[in-house]
Formats: sequence, C-alpha cells, structure tokens
Amino acid sequence: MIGFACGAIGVEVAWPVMPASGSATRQQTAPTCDRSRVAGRCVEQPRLRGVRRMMLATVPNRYNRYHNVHYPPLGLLYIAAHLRAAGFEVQVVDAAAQGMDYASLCRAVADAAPDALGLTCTTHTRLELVEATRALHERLPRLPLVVGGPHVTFCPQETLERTPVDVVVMGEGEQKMLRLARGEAWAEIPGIAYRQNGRIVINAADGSHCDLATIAPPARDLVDMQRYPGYRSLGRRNTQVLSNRGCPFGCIYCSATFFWGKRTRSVAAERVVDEITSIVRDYGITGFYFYDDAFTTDKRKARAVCELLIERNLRIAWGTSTRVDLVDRELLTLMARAGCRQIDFGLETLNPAVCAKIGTKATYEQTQEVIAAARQAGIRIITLYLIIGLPGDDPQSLRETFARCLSTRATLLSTQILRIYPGTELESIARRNGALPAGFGWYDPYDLGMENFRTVPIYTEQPREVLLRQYAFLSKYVRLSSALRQRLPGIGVRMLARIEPALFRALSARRREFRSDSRPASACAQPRLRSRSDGPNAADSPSAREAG
Ligand code: B12
Ligand code: SF4
Repeated sequence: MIGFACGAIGVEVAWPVMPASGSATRQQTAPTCDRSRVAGRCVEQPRLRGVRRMMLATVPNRYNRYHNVHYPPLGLLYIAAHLRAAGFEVQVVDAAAQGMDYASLCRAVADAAPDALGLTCTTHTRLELVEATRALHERLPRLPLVVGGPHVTFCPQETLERTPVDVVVMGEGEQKMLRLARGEAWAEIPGIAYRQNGRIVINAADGSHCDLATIAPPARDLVDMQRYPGYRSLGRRNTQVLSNRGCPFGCIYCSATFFWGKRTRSVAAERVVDEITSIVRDYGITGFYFYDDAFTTDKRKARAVCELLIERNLRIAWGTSTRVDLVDRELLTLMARAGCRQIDFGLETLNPAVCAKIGTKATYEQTQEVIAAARQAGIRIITLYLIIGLPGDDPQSLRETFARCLSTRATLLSTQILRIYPGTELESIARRNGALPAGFGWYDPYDLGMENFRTVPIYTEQPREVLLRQYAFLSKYVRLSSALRQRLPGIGVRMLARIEPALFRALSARRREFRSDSRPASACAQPRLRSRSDGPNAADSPSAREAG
C-alpha cells in the first residue's frame, strides 16, 4: 500500500456550513467545498460538512472501445450500500454504461444536487476522469469531488495535481467514504489524500480492512440491472458476484496484492449464496460470474459456496477465474456440480524462467491435467489467458507457449499485450529500464493509437513493431482456433488438440516476428507514446489493431 505520509500542517480549508434545502437551488445552498478559498483561511481541519445526499458515478467513456459496461459498477454499489446502511441518501449514475458525455453527466449531477460526488476510476478511464472532473468543476465549482479506485490509489499526488478532485481515497472505499460523509476531519482518516492550503497531504493507510463478514451486499437496486447483460459465453444473462478480496501472489504486472492486501479475506459462504439467491429472486438472473481475483485462493470457502449452491438447488450457471495451481480434480468436480460452466485460467506463459520472473507457477503438465479434469467434470468453457511481451520472454518461447496451449483441450485462448499499471512491480521495472519514457506521468494525454486499451502503456523488451506483429498474428490465430473449439464436440476438440500444435508451429515458423534475431540484444525499446493530437492510429501498424 502507499507507504508515505505527509502530516497535516498549519493552515486549513474552511467549508461554509449551509442548511440543506430543496432540489432545484440546492447546489447553491448545499454544503460545499470551495477550492477558491483554500489560500489563507485558517479555521479548522478540512472535512466535508452536512453531507446527507451522496451521488456516486462512473466517468463517461471516451477513449476505450472495450469498457466496463457489461456489469454494474460493483465498487460503487458496495460503497452505496454501506452509506445507505448508515442513513445517507445515495444515488448511483453509471455514466459509462448509460453512454453519457461530460455535459450530460454535469446535467445529471446538477439536477440531483448531491452534497458530494464520488467518482470511480481505473487506469483505462483516467483521462476521462481528468476531463469529467474539469467539466464538473467548471459547472459546479462548489461541489466536493471524491475519487477512488485501482488507478488513483497508486498515484494520489498526480491525481490531485492534475484534476480538481478534493479527496483521493486509496484502497478499499467503504469505510473511508463513510468517514468522509460523516464529516470526520480529513487529517484523521487513514488512506486518503487531499489538498490543504496549496499543499498535498497523503495520509498513510493504517492496514485496516473492511470486515467482509458484516459488509452489506452491493446496492444493485440503485442501478437499472436490465442495462447489464453480462458476457455471452455463459449462454444466459449473467451478473457478477464477489466472494473474496486480497491476493497473496503479487504477480509483477498486477496491483491486487498491494490494493487489497496479501491475505485473502472471504465473504462467508452463506452470505455469498444468500446474495445469489436474492439476485435470482429479485431480477430473475440465473447466470453468475465470480469476479474475485481468484475464486479458489481460499479453497475451503470455494468448497463451502459450492456445497451451499448444491443444497439450495438454484439452477444457476456460473463462471469464474483462477489459476491452474489453485484447483484440483475434487474441487473442479464439486464446482461443476454446483453449476460452474466456465472457468478462466490466468496462465500468462508456460516458460518456467518467465514464470519465475513474473510470479506465476503453472507448468505444462499441470495445465493439461487441470483442463482434462475440468472437462471430465463437465465444465464446458475453459479459457487460457496468455500475455505477450512478458519480461524475459522471447519469440521462441512465446511460440512454444502457444503451441503447448493449443495441445490442451482448452475451449478458448485469449491473448493480450502486457500493459503497465500503476502500483505494480512492472511499473518500477519499466521506469528503470526505459520501457516507460523518462518523466512519464499517468495523466499525460497518451494515445498508443490502438483500437483497444489505447491509453494504457505497453511493456516490451522487443521492438514495438515486432511485438505488435506477434500480437496481430497470435490474436487472429487464437480467435479462429477458439471459434472452432467452441463449436466442436469434446472428441473434436481432442482431435484438434493433437494436430493444431504442428500446424501452428509450421505457420508461425515462417513469420519474421518469431525469428530469434527479431529480439535486440539490448533491453527495452521505448513505446512511442504520443499525444492524442497526433491523430488516430498514426503509430500503429495497420495489421496490429488490438481486438480485445
Ligand atoms: C470485474 C472486473 C472487470 C470486468 C468489469 C465489470 C465491472 N463493471 O466492474 C471486466 C471483465 C469488463 C474487466 C475488464 C478489464 N479489467 Co478488470 N477487473 C474486474 C475485477 C476482477 C473486479 C472489479 C470489482 O468489481 N471489484 C470489486 C470492487 C469492490 O472493487 P473496486 O471496484 O475496486 O472498488 C473498491 C475500491 O477501488 C474503492 N473505490 C472504487 N471506486 C471508488 C469511488 C469512490 C468515490 C471511493 C471513495 C472509493 C472507490 O472502493 C471500492 C470498495 O472497496 C477487478 C479486480 C478486483 N478484484 O477489483 C479487475 C480490475 C479492475 N481490472 C483490471 C484490468 C486491467 C482489466 C482489463 C484490462 C483486463 C483485460 N486485460 O482485459 C479490462 C479493462 C477494461 C476497461 N477498459 O476498463 C485491473 C485495473 C487496473 C487499473 N489500474 O486500472 C483490475 C483492478 C485487476 C487488477 N488487479 O489488475 N474487469
Ligand atoms: S494476477 Fe491474479 S494471482 Fe496474480 S497478483 Fe493479480 S490477482 Fe493475484
């Protein structure tokens, strides 16, 4: 977690305390935070005052073709439930899913006239956060703006420097947002950052976490659940559920371990299944996706959830993601009996040296065994996620990973280029070895010119063009292969798994992006990050559009 703190000092911000009143003129009279008053006012600790009505929102989507619109914004809905249980009035606006632009978000906020607005942001939507908060601040200069999520958690200082946001909440948000809404002095709340008298104050986190045994389930009634179809692969309408937080593994490209903590904290199985039961009852949704970082990290809880699902016989189908080293035959069989129809494995690579570098453990034999066991248990969709551009990987080992995965009976293969996210070990590596340009700022208006994930920098130890060509070939190949595997019966997939590796090796051997001399002896080529004003897709090779 963020390891540094600046003590609150000296001069503080004053908030005018005004009576709450009716909706139309509420914006003028509601308790607000007036940034123009920051300089020279020495009254008391900065805090929000008189908050009764909170609005929580996602930011409009502008730069991502692929964005989070299939599922409701669970983080905001957890916070909403927590605030509501404490007596606050809460409204949630999913601006991304509703296709709003900045002007319509501003209008919606102005009409609702909340006492404070909380926004959520990932690295993918950080540039939208800048634009949205500027628009909001211009239209509603006295509205306190709070922001949280996996991006700002790891760059609170930059966020406060580059946006008109008042408070950045780092890490888990329920408790901190409640303390903010209750008007506690900001200096007293660990794990937040704010501006004070022209300086930025970052309160260190205190290591405490939400008690998942008592936490209220997400307030799904605050969004229009009809708006979210879920993903198609499950074959029925589905929504996401979380059964744990925290990950002990600390893979170098992921911030989960720093964000949630090393210890996996599980929601009690009874509560998880109660939540599912009420979703079936209230919304008629019978498809679920456990979007835990890894559903089976806590095998005991995973088993308990499955046993309860079997006992209640809810006739649901569900999917989840995990790692091959976190399941076994017995667990897979139980999962299938409990309705598991899809399992996605974050495999990333099968090269043991690369595994050791990035913090994963999967072996080829284990992967084959687990996939065979999942198939036998009756799990229909088995996905292997692979990453291109991992540190220490080279064209030969990349080809070999794909060839070996194609020799398994996986249904789907999915591949992505390695991205750099704040708060990860990869970010430090990339800053050190030049994969991120010197002085890289998370809010600089970068655009990689790709169709997908275009504003998030990529990591590569090869010339970027080579990496993009590898991606173009591999993603096209695995799309075709996956389409076929999905349509074939089990026996067909088994036969395909026998012939495909040789076919793939032959096809890829001819391509120059897989020749070993395509990797320079020296370390990293800098990604050519450029400004959006350079025009769309200018730096992209025509064949290398990311498809998602
Ligand atoms: C479900 C999910 C998805 C779903 C999205 C569904 C949805 N609408 O949420 C799908 C499959 C679409 C998806 C896609 C991707 N995802 Co995703 N995803 C997740 C996942 C597993 C769960 C999200 C969630 O619901 N979390 C649970 C809630 C409780 O957490 P939360 O949203 O973070 O909110 C808490 C805090 O952040 C904070 N908070 C958040 N907002 C706010 C706002 C305020 C005001 C306050 C006070 C606090 C606060 O408080 C909340 C409650 O404690 C997370 C990992 C994780 N465990 O969180 C990754 C995660 C969000 N995804 C990630 C990534 C990288 C991706 C992909 C790139 C994956 C890929 N390679 O395809 C794409 C990118 C999509 C895009 N363009 O944005 C990263 C984002 C990293 C980053 N820095 O932005 C995460 C964090 C995984 C990781 N550890 O690296 N994802
Ligand atoms: S990639 Fe998965 S296993 Fe690795 S640290 Fe992130 S959540 Fe944990």
